[in-house]
Amino acid sequence: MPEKDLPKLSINTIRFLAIDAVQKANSGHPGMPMGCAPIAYQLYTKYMKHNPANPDWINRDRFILSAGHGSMLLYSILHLCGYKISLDDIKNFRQWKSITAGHPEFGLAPGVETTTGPLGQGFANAVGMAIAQEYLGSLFNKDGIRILDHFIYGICSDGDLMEGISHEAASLAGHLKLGKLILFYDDNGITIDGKTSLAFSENIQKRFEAYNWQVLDIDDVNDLSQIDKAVEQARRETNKPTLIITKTHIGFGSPNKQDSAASHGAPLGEAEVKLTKKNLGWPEDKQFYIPEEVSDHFGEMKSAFNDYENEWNSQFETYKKKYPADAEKLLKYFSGDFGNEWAEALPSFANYSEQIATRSASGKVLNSIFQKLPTLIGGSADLAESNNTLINGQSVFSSENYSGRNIYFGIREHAMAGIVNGMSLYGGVIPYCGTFLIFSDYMRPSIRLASLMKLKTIYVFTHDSIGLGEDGPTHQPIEQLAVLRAIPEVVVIRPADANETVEAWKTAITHKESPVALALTRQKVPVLDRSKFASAENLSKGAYTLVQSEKNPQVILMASGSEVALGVDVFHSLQAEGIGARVVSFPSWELFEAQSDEFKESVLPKSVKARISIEAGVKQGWEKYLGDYGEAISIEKFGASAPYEVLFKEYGFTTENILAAVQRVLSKVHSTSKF
Ligand SMILES: Cc1ncc(C[n+]2csc(CCOP(=O)(O)OP(=O)(O)O)c2C)c(N)n1
Repeated sequence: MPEKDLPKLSINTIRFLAIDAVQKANSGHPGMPMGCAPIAYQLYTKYMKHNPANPDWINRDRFILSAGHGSMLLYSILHLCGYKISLDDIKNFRQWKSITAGHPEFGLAPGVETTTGPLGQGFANAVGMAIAQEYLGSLFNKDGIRILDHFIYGICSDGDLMEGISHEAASLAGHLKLGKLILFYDDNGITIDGKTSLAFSENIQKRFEAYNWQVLDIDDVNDLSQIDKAVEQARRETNKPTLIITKTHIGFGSPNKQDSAASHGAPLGEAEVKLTKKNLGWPEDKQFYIPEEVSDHFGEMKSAFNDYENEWNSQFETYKKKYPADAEKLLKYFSGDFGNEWAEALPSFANYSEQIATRSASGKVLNSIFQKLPTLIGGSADLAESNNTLINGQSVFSSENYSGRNIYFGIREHAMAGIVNGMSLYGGVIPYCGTFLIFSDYMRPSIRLASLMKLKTIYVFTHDSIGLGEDGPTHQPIEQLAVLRAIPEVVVIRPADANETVEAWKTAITHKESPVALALTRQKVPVLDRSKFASAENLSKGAYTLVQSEKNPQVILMASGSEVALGVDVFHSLQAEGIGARVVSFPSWELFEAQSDEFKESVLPKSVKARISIEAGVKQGWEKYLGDYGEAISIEKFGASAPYEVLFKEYGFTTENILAAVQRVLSKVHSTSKF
């Protein structure tokens, strides 16, 4: 085989690995990899500085496959480059316990930078990575040594560009002039339902130009010189992200399925596979065939891949000598070690006659610790003042100042959540973002992915109940706590007062391997008197006995957030009536569930069957703590527009109403226990 054909041979190898894997799995998406194989080949072999022997090298170029359904494209090129994805892994595509999952999953196969599949998410992740790079670059790059200096490449599809999240993310990326971002748009004119013209007709070039992107085009993806020209031009543009609109053919090479939705999401079929092999000059009866020349070709790249990192390593040695403190910090940040000086800076709230909204307490915490925690960076979706996410005296992250730590995400909640995922994936930072709890609905797909990827992201959700008052039912979260709690592994924390809010942040910062969502009040709540009540430090256990009568408790009042103080009022009334009671502050189900059975029993003894939950939201899920006899003080309908004091009264969050519920529950328990 003459050397000049090696690229073509390699590209066809990528195509047929994808075709064979999908055929063997009897499921998957062959069309996209068949169309985009030249992009992957050219990027991974010619442009990207990466090292398959060390997929975590911090200055590697990133590649994001936003069109995650084309996962076999990624697995094929990663395998050929020498990442630890074996041919057997490829043969096990989509099988139980295989690292080659249906869609690329971060943490499963090496070289997969993010989990993609839900369209548009990868696009936002790439923007987040570019933001993280610029921020960390502003801290660590020096004149003459740019220690973080790489590109973020990716491929997005029609579906990615139709989804709203990409509009939001692209708009912010252009605004922030993220010049390191280079995305190919797989313009194949086909989606699942057929031609894109059924539903998609805007001018993508004009759209992205309007976002302040450089837009380039390639009219034949198989002409590698066009890819070269576009990538080189993209890399030269340092002031704008680049979109390369690339004409491709879905199912390229398949005589009967090219350019048709039939090649999108189903195996080509044995007969068509053979026809395609014949058409592209491939041995018809070989499966998972990698020509020796191709293996050798990629084998020869190994030393170049190593050299990329070695060059950086020697540059880093120089950096270390010149800037030892920075070098140490850089490595620490990327290893997730951010010291514990910040913990000493945490405030505490000792004025127990004060009333403080937990959102305000949260703002105070953020402002107290940020100096000692330079990895903490984030902002809000246009509610910075309301969410108390602003760091006073800190500059704004902008195209003129990438060292700013206040990020203005604009009113783009979905992209904001996808972007913080990208920042977290990039490493070296702890990203946080904020909005009203009600709008967590706009972020849910990205929060879910953050959890699936075990990312460290922090959500500051304020205005966490009908307690926000006059804005009314459109803004009053009712089911949102339940929605967030339903996402596996997301830790939801609804602190009762200012001191629990301090503890909630402590948990958020130290918690590893899953996102933390803080639910905070708009309205003021009492600072609970910790000289009388248990310490707020107990928050880390998820639920704890805040106060209890001397008499053995006949009833347990479980409450979260702003309703804890109400629970305490009820407790006092019960005391006056001689009824033994316990108040359990219950800020986090997930933290509580992680405790030992003994601890759980000590907080919620099985013998105490009379239980009341008090939370201004749906009761869904409280049943497991209420048991057979308990009653929930909850909200099972939408809120309303009125001052919050009126709303709490009208919705039954009053001492009288709860006392009546206690009586009902107690008599139920007593009448049953007689038998
Ligand atoms: C948010 C979301 N909605 C729907 C889907 C299901 N889905 C997978 S691929 C796809 C569209 C495919 O069209 P395109 O993005 O152009 O990819 P191509 O067919 O070119 O590979 C859809 C709707 C998804 N993965 N994510």
